[in-house]
Amino acid sequence: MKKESIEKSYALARERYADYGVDTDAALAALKNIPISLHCWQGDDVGGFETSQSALSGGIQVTGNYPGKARTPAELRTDAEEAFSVIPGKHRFSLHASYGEFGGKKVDRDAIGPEHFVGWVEWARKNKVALDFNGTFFAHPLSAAGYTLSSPDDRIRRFWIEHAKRSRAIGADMGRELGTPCVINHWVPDGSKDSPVDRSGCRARLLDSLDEVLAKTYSPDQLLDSVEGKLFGIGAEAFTVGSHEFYLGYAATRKILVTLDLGHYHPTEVVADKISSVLPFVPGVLLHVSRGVRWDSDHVVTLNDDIRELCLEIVRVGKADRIHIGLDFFDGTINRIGAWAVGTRSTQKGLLFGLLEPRQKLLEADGVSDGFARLELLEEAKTLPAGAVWDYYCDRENVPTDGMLIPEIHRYERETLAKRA
Ligand code: RNT
Ligand code: ZN
Repeated sequence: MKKESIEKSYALARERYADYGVDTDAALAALKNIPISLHCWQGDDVGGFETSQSALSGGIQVTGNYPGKARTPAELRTDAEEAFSVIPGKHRFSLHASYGEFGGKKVDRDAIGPEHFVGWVEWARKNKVALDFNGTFFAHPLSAAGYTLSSPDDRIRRFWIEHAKRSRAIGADMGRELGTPCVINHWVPDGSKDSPVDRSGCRARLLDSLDEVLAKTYSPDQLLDSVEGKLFGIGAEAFTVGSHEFYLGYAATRKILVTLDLGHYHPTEVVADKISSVLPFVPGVLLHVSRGVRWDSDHVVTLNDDIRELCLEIVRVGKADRIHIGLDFFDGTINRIGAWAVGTRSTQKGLLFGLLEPRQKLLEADGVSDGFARLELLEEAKTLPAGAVWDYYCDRENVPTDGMLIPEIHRYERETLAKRA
């Protein structure tokens, strides 16, 4: 698209939105300030860089064998840089503990420390991205029985408590080094295929373990803890120890964040509606933006109704400092950098829709209970020229506009990914 057309279209769009009382320039300024945390694990199908690797487990699954997967931290960083170069704005990168740099040595999960992540911190500093973190409680012999922090085997439980404590120390170090709090997500796969009898015992042990893990306090300027519940996993269909009720209660009483993953609820539940429900009780939420297709399948995020509703809510509640946006999907069937790009840009488009919503007019209709006007305004908002505003934003931020993303990802595939034999 010619620069001239981009600017002309934007000028018209700005006028159109002004009719609805919406300032497109202000919307773009706000969009630029919303960081999204790209998840390292889309880059290599949740593989990681440990010396002895176990197959992916814990009820999550990646399908696909698209060529060019990152095999080393250096390759993953190059790929992430390419992704960042096609995404407007300044963002974050979320690492899993299994992505440390262990120098060819076997460093078990209960022995990791900030020293294994100095390469990542240096890279983050150089690329001006902030880091987030996750302990890795799956793909390990000691999680094979299905229980980690809630394990009835004390040796196993203690191993994972140590892992979680060390993960927090790593996250705090990242936050301190980079001058922005690292959000650490605590997710454990604990559960079972069939119904256990002693559910209470499992939950009591999980609670105990978490309390021990969180006993050390870190400044919220360095580290923000979040706990992620879910409904079920593959092979853990009947029972998940860390259910939503468990973690919501836990987060509210311990004053930590709660993670809402879009794939972790019954398919007819609307995750967007949960934000304003939980925020009065917890210091913040971490969103795991994902797209479940028929189940918690972790498909690449697209601008579907769920994402639009979620993003509208993020903007409407307006508590930007308490809502952390992270991505959580993994697709190995397509170009993995393209997947990052589409998923992130689609989330940003959703946020842009939110920022361009004719708020004043909608609130007026809300206030006088004019249901028809509200319904019609919401419908009209869907076909206002947001695309022209998005193109202008991409162009201004020196990243590909929509028409230019495909050739750029193809170029990277030819020049870099194809050379990874
Ligand atoms: C699993 C959770 C969790 C993981 C990542 C890899 O169901 O969503 O967030 O996807 O930690
Ligand atoms: Zn998740």
